[in-house]
Amino acid sequence: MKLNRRQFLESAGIATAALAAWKIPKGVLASPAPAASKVATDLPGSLGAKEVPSVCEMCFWRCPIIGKVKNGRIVKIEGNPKSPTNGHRVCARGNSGIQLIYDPDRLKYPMKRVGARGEGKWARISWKEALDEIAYNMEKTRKKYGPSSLALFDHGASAEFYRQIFKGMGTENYTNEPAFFQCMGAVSLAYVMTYGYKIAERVDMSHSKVMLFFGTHLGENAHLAQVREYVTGLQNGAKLIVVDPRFSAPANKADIWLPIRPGTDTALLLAWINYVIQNDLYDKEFVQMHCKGFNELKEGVKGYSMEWAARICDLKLHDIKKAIDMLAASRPHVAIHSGRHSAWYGRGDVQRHRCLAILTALFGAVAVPGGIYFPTSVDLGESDCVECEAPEDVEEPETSLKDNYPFASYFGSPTAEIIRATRTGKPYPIKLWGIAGVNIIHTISNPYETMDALRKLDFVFSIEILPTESATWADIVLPEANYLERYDKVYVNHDLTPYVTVRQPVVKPLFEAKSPFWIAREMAKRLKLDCFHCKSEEEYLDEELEDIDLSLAKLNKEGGLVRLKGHPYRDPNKPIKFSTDSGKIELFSGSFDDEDMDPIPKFEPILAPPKGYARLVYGRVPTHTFSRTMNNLWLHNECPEPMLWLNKEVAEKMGIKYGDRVVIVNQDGYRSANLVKVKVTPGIRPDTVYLPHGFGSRSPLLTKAYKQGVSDQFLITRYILDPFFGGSSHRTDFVKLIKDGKTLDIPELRPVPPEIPRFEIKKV
Ligand SMILES: Nc1nc2c(c(=O)[nH]1)N[C@H]1C(S)=C(S)[C@@H](COP(=O)(O)OP(=O)(O)OC[C@H]3O[C@@H](n4cnc5c(=O)[nH]c(N)nc54)[C@H](O)[C@@H]3O)O[C@H]1N2
Ligand SMILES: Nc1nc2c(c(=O)[nH]1)N[C@H]1C(S)=C(S)[C@@H](COP(=O)(O)OP(=O)(O)OC[C@H]3O[C@@H](n4cnc5c(=O)[nH]c(N)nc54)[C@H](O)[C@@H]3O)O[C@H]1N2
Ligand code: SF4
Ligand SMILES: [Mo]
Repeated sequence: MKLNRRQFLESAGIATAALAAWKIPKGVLASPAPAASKVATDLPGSLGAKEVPSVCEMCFWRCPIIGKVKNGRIVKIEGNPKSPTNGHRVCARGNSGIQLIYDPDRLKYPMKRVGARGEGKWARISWKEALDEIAYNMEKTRKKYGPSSLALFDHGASAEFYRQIFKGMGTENYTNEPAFFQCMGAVSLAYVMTYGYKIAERVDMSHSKVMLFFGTHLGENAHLAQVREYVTGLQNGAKLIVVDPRFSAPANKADIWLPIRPGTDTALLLAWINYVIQNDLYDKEFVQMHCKGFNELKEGVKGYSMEWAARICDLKLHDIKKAIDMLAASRPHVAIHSGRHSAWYGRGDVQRHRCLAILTALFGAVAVPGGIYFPTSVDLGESDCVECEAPEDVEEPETSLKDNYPFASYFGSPTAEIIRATRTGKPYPIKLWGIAGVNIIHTISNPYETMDALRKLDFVFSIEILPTESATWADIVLPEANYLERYDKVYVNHDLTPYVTVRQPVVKPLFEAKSPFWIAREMAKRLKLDCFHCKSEEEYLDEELEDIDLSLAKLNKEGGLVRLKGHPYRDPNKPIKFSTDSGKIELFSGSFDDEDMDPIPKFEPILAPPKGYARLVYGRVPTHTFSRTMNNLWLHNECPEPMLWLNKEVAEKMGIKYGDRVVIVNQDGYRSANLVKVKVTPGIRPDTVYLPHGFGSRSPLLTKAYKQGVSDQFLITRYILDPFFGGSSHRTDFVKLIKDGKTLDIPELRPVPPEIPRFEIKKV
């Protein structure tokens, strides 16, 4: 059966489908867990604490953990030794979950706004009043403006429950996590279209001979299992190539560091693809057996020479040749990292990741040790307990917010379009927002537009754990039990050794915080939605676990985690059927062609900085997760503020010294609210400055985070939307620095080739 694009995308996304032959059959659990290790109770130092297995949510990597409890309080968090990925380890943030649960600033009771939106003045109310008011406003808004006037910004594990409520109300204006539009959308789409699977980041680094990173700053990006796999790869002697305008943590360990001109990665990748084809460096047998569209690819990339790429990317020809020869010599055992955060430039993000996917296929680095691998499918039981169906009689709006983006249906309604519709009333009015698990002001490009939209709404509610600035804009705030106090869904991890685990309460919720299941069920009741039938979270989880012969009790008997049998590697003698339209790896994308999008990637230049400006880019510090950890005592003490990276030669010419404090101003005149310390370093290109993300909270209710450091987001006012699915760009803004009241131009030390147009500053 040929699926239409929408059905295809949905099936690929929802099922994280695996090759049929590799499916774990219903009812069969693979390997018994390794000898039930005595979960830590008798280890020295545990002091006889009670131990509860659960899952971390200090970031989205969700490492299995053990919470140690004494006298009803968590005294320590460790990794679950049963976990094949992190074992007994957690990262600094995972360890600091204790400071989240006992943060004196945490939200304690439902509250109602009494000051202006954004001011953070609230009065305590009862759960009944809070939920009644939310339900009343949802009903009223739907009746007056139609279901599409309701929108939900949702992210994180608990938001999945609230998404059901909005779906049940008949709106399509929720997202499959807004982070797809700010984070993984482009890479997910590129790999689904090429391979048929959502395999972003499934790269077998620990068994690779050469690793290749574009951006991907592992070590600063502290997703634990990946960092471990990458370090194991290095320990096993793998070589490393890092393409990054900055001397990032992995660049530090690289055999070859390519300090590329930001925004030109696709030029380098296309030239490499052409070079590999022209010099017969690809895996002919694999390409013949598994790929579709080789001839079109060969034809499409033939104009991209290495000399051209060296000039466009501002790299040395010798270095880029050496890098690609190094990769080719070790194929197929090369780990070409897909990347995770891909919302960089808006235009071209999908094609950059398509190039990574294509290069991987040319090297046959697919389902072999060291290459990319596919998720092992696990048939969880179908619990309809929390599924709310969209009403059948709902009138679809004539114009959808997804209309301009042929591949948006996979991700939900683009956040930028929800914001635009709220501000303008076009194509239809949006009058009510729910915000759950996402700090929209810090997460979505141009916070000034987000705040303008917030002002225009009839009603806003927020489900939060902390009084962040996005929460301060809400009319009603609901305190959710945090991850150590609640159940969420069953987690199936599809890594090399897959496993099943579950988040469960390590301690009881403090104050009046309630679990997301409880909150969503109360909403469903009030809105008369036909869902959330099961009596308890335990019942729901048991339904999900039933089909793989598990239950919550059985899982806990196994230490909270059961390993499954993975099938990461292919049998070289057997053809693979991929979940694409053609059943092959699509070097030429039929689905893109159908939508008049380039079926073979092309290079489209990203506007270069205007004279006197540098491009603003950002990344992670290992001890924080976005804005969410900024108020965490231990993590705040570890890293209270970020530093702005500035090239040494540039700094000398500007008269800026290491440690000087400056204000940052962008091309539209927006200034950083605080001064930021400058890190003067040769480890960044002269045309680029770098600021770690997540700092500079403007919520006075966060006593440790308030006004600490500078926020990159408040300097991101120009953005470009991805034409495939509506993702937002975050690296298309330019800045100057202000020192001692004087605005200083950034001298241009690397000339821009004429093929790359510049951003033009329009004087208003
Ligand atoms: N400690 C910590 N770890 C985290 C997170 C966190 O909040 N804290 N968040 C997690 C999440 S959700 C994500 S998505 C990931 C994000 O982490 P990654 O997926 O690794 O993010 P990237 O944007 O790929 O990498 C940032 C790097 O890109 C470089 N860069 C900037 N512009 C360009 C360019 O044009 N070309 C190239 N080649 N490089 C460029 C920057 O200099 C920086 O070193 O981190 C994850 N890990
Ligand atoms: N400028 C810029 N923008 C970015 C990025 C960047 O690096 N720079 N990174 C992008 C990326 S990769 C991503 S993934 C996104 C991340 O975007 P977000 O997920 O919005 O990131 P956070 O700032 O961590 O905000 C999470 C919010 O959820 C709340 N929260 C935490 N735990 C819970 C919980 O259990 N329940 C509820 N209800 N709320 C909870 C936190 O208090 C916080 O307010 O941001 C994207 N936007
Ligand atoms: S990487 Fe750290 S913060 Fe993220 S889930 Fe694992 S332990 Fe928690
Ligand atoms: Mo992300």
